[in-house]
Parts: sequence; structure tokens; C-alpha cells
Amino acid sequence: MKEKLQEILENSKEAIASAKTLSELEQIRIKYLGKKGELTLVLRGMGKLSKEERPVIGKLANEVRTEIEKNLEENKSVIKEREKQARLESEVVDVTIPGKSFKVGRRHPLNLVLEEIQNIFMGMGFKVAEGPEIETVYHNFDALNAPKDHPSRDLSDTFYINEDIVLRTQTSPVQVRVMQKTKPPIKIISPGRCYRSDEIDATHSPMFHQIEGLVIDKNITLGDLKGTLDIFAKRFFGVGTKTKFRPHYFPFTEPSAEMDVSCFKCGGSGCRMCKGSGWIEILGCGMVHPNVLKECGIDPEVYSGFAFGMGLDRIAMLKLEIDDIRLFFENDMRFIEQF
Ligand code: 2NL
Repeated sequence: MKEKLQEILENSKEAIASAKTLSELEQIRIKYLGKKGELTLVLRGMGKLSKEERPVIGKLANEVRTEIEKNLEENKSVIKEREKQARLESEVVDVTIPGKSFKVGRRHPLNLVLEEIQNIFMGMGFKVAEGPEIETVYHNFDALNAPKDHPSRDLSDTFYINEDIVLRTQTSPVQVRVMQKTKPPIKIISPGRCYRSDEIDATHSPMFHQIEGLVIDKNITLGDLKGTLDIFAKRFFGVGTKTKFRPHYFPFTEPSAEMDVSCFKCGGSGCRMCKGSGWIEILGCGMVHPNVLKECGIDPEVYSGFAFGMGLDRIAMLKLEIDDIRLFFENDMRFIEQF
């Protein structure tokens, strides 16, 4: 039996030394030390030995087991280390491969100009108000003193959802809503999308953007209107900008005017931008009509106010020298990346 044990030890040693993978090693462990392994079988046969032989063989068998376990363990670390090296060699990182470039978006030119305008008015104490794009005919027309036969109400100019609901044609309904639920003083601008049933061309789009402003308090005068809009013009177009107010008509303001700014391109001498006149029309404005104040629950005997409205698309086109409004809505990155 001694010889048998010696043979097991030698054979296992050889097998362990030539094992190349961890699973081969495990097979070897099962072959010699497993439940039906060679060493286990020898130990089972110990019952046939004499009393004197049994402890000697038992001791030897235990030594052989310990030796095999030690050999298995040693080779296990060798194989593990070899496998790690192989992995490191096959998984090389090529640090010279160019990185993946990913696209970063850009602020839309309309948003750039909108933010600039908002900042100027916020600097003068205005808050930004927003409201629904789908409006009632009441908020969009009736409350704004628009006569029942006003041309802007025409089916061919306004998108009607039904006879009481429209896509707003201006952002004034936002201001109507604010007046109806807020006690003056009110000092807001309302930017947003508006809709008119226009034929699309270089200067018209059925969806466009407006910024309106509204100031209501005691003792608000035409002087406040002119001063506020003059400051806006100088901050937006440059300190040297002059303003000019021409009388106009809007149903919701009285008196009403249109404001021109001296051409920021030629300074007023006349160029292509101002079509030779030296002036560029920028916005419409006026003192809020007493009928509008009354309809919105504000007493015109106590309060007065001014309002104005400008087309964001038009102003952005002027400022950024863009000649076609459709470019804003095509979202071609080659266009958007220019600003
Ligand atoms: C223009 C002219 C304007 C207003 C808008 C307004 C709003 C309320 C009351 C009175 Cl709630 N007025 N808005 C006033 C004057 C002109 O817009 O040409 N926009 C592009």
C-alpha cells in the first residue's frame, strides 16, 4: 500500500505540473481527492490492514493528501497569474485611437435674441409672463376692444378651432389674464408663439413670435412709455440709437404709435438695411385703452398704463442680418451654428 500511495503522489505531481487551466486542475483534484478519487479508494481499503500497519499507512495517506493539496494550490496561483498576463496582453488599449466626437447643440438664434431682450426688460423690473397658445376669442379679441368686424378676426387671417377658440394671434391675451387676476402695479413682458393664417414667404410665417409688454400703475404716462422704450432701444441696438414715435392706430391702445429706431447699420445716413430712410420700424405701442382696463377689472379713473408689442422674428432678422424667416424653422445646423 505504501507503494500505491507513493505512486499516487508521483502521478498527481506530474499531472498537476502539466495542467494548463484551472478547470484541468479541478479535474485532477477530483481524480485523486474526490469522493471516488484514487486516494479515497486507498483509505477505504484500510480496513483490510493489520492493527500495526493501519496508523502508519493512515499517517502516510494524510501526508500524501496534504502534499497533493499543496501542489494543487501552488499550481493554481501559477495558472491564475499566467491567465492574467494573457488577458493583459490581449486587452491592450490603443491610446492613439482618436476619441469619439459627439455633437453639442447650439442655442437657437431666436432664443439668443429673446434672452437679450428679456434681460434688458428684467433689468428695468419687468417679470416674464406666459399663457396658452390656444386661446378663447374672448381673451384674444373681445377683451382687447377689437370691434366685432375687425379684419384680424377674419376666418382667412386667424386659425379658428371653433367659433369660440383660436390659436392666439398675439400674446396680449396673456396680459389680459394677468390683469384679470392681479392687482396693479403690473410690469410684465409676455413672449411666445403666435399664429396667423399667412402665406409663407421670406418675411411671413403662419407661426411666429411676439414679445409684448405691459405696465399698469397709478400715474403712468406716455412719458413712461417713451422713456422705457428709448432705454430698450439704446441697450439693444447701441447707445447712439435714437427713437421716433409716429402716431398709429390699435384698437387696444389710445393714443397709439409705432416706434422707429435710427438705423444701427448706417447710423441714420441711409443704407440697404433701412432702405435709405435712416430709420427702422421696431414695434407698436400705446396707452392701454380705458375699455381694456375696465374689461380686465382695473378702474381707469385710478390706474393707467402703457403696452407695446414687437415681432421677435423680425427683430432677430434685423439684428442678425437674416433675410428669410423660414431659416428659423428649418433647424438646419449649418444655419444655427452661425450665431
Ligand atoms: C405690434 C403692436 C401692440 C399692444 C401690442 C396691448 C396689450 C394689452 C393692452 C393693450 Cl393687454 N395693448 N398690446 C399694444 C400696442 C401695440 O403690438 O405691432 N405688434 C407686433
